[in-house]
Amino acid sequence: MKQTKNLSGLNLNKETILSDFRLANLSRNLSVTGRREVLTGKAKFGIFGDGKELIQIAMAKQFRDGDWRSGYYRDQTWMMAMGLYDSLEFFHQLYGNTDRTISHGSGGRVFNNHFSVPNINRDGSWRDLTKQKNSSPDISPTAGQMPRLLGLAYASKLFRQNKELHKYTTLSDKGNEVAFGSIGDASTSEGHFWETMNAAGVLQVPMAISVYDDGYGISVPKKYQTTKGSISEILKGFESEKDKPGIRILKGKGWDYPGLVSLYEEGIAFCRENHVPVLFHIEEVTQPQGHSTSGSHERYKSEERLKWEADFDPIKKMREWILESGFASEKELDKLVAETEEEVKESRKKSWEMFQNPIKVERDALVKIINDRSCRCVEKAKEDTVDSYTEDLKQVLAPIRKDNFVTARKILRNVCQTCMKSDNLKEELYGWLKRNNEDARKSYDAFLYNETPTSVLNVKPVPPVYSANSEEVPGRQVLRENSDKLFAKYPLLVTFGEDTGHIGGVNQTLEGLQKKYGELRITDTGIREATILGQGIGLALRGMRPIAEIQYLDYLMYALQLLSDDLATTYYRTAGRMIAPLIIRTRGHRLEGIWHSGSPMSMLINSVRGVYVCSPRDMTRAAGFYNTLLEGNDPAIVIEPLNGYRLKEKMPDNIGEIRLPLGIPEILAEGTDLTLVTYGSTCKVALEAVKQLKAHDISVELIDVQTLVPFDRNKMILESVKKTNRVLFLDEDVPGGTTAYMMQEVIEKQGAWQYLDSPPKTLSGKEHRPAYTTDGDYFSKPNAEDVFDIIYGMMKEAVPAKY
Ligand SMILES: Cc1ncc(C[n+]2csc(CCOP(=O)(O)OP(=O)(O)O)c2C)c(N)n1
Ligand SMILES: [Mg+2]
Repeated sequence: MKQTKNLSGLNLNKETILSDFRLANLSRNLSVTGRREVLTGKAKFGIFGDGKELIQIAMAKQFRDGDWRSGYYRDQTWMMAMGLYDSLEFFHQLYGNTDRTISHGSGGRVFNNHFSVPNINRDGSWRDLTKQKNSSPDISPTAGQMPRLLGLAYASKLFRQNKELHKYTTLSDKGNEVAFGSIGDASTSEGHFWETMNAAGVLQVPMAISVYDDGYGISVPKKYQTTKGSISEILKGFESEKDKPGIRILKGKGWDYPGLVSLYEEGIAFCRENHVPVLFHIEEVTQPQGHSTSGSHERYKSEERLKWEADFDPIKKMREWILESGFASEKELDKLVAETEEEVKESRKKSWEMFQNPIKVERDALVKIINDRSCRCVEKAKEDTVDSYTEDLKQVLAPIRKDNFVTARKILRNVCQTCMKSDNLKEELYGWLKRNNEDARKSYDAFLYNETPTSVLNVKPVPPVYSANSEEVPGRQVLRENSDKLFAKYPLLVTFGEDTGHIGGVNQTLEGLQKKYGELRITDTGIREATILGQGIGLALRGMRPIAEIQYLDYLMYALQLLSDDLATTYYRTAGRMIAPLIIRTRGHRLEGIWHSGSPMSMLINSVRGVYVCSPRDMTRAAGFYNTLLEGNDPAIVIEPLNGYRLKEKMPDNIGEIRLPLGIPEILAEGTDLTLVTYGSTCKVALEAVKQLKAHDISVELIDVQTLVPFDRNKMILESVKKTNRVLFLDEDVPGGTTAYMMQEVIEKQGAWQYLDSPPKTLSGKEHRPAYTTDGDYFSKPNAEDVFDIIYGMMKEAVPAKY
């Protein structure tokens, strides 16, 4: 391994130093002004990067086009130093401006100082990621950036070591990209941090993580956070030794400008060249304004600490160093500081106007509608109410859209019902609401799922084809053959997970494929679900096609926080600018025992909106979903039915080609008396019950919804209920879980209530988790007899004479 020499001759000249000094001051001034904007009520909340300026300026010097960032809310100076953020955008974020054309971050969806850089174009195509400085989109949960950072770094390893990927020159320059991370000292207490550090050491990836050690996590000091009070000390066991690869640890001080510049120059070059993870422990960092606008640090920091922070303020120390070294005079520096003050003042004013103007235009249009109305024949009381609402709205100095909408909607209620003139007014008000609601929808609701042509919902379906000699094989073989075709077809496809590689998965659905396609493509991982998911997110952001395997659905809980906070919100929180089309493969349903039953589906669907949820009833359907997903760009979970690997299925002649559409149910049995709606493994239970019911002259239409999200896009279930006038929703989740979700979709959203002759019903598992053994299963989850009894009961209630 090559050691890069410690560069004592720094590449710093007067111009660079003064420009860095100016930037540090600009950033600081923004932090100070930003806090004031919140405290005076113009913005809701603010969190800033004061005290961390110099670390980030030093880091940014080593950040090249193609590199990736996964950081947190302190990184404003870093982003500015890379040219990705400026004082105007700083205020746009602070005010929550939703205009997608001006704001670099989240389109007003996330707190300030949460950053992102688009990885796709407006049409959904990938950008040239090697020609821009990349930032994955930040989240607020502490240490939530770590697992994704691992994936961003892991991609470089794959792009470097798998020569077949060298042709993807817009995704990577042969894996020479470093994934830079940042984290606060207190957040290193989180499990995600430790899991990531261990995995990075095992994988040997170019991950450069900086810990900004300002001694506090809000009010809680280091002694309650970190053993021995030092993250670098306790990480010593992770350090590389001769023939024992690990991580490299470097230390610096947050106020030491030349020291930081040389530290990062050396550390990042080493990381980039050798693909060894490096941790930069930056100590003696300050937090001049305390944690955020939600509190003040004078409440919990001692006098001595506050004094130390003032003395070791990085900008103060940098100024001293510049003066001592003779790079500039006091006067020159004062001039630069004054310039930044002016810039901040102007940006604040301009950004505020840009934020306020459209709202005022919207308001003025509303006020004009009211003022110009010819409908004056309303009752006096109502007339007064309308006028007073309008007057109140006009008085609001800094209106927000809510003010306009509340007024419009309240006025509408007070328009009189009778004359022709009021019709005009109503029409105008409805028009105003419709126009502006559509705009608000775009600002706040759009971009939950891929809205570009690359959406998986646009993928053309291909049904399975069978012939007379189609063979019956165990379900696992269907998946294996399908996977073989997929790995041959998509060079960017990789899969990884516990037992996924050498033995080809616990159910051998990838048997022999690691040998065929290599360890870089079909890979074993440690038992670490959160970072398996993070690995997948990072790879997906970088344009690869990962399938992250979580061995059992029950253990997806370990990754649920990230699945919900990170993956499910990626597209939404970047207002459609970034996409992470990660496929999560897992298996569930119908095993036995508290931690092996795989049924908590409502937990999933209710926490991962933004990720499609496919629940195939057999392996042919599962294969069809993988194939569809790989043709589009959406994140999705596929839950393979655990009891289906050994059951026989016919091998489709076109295995590898079949594509199952998402959101299109399938009718498994036609019937006229009742519609039975279910998914996944309970399809088999339902089929058995349908057979039993037929013998008793009850004709059931059985529908497999196939995907829970999206749900029955063409209202196939509604059509069935129109015919049967009765419906039962079945699954093995808890009561009030996914059956309740399906019931809402069908009865409320599709409007099936109008066609019902019997009350709609649900049949789910019990409230407790399923017990062990076949009897435990029989009494915990719905079985064919339960389905029979409930449907028979519904029919008896409806037609007592017959049953
Ligand atoms: C999982 C989680 N728990 C708690 C919080 C609330 N919180 C926000 S920042 C913070 C302190 C973080 O301290 P540190 O990591 O040292 O970063 P610093 O703010 O000091 O830069 C806490 C507890 C959170 N955002 N996420
Ligand atoms: Mg801290």
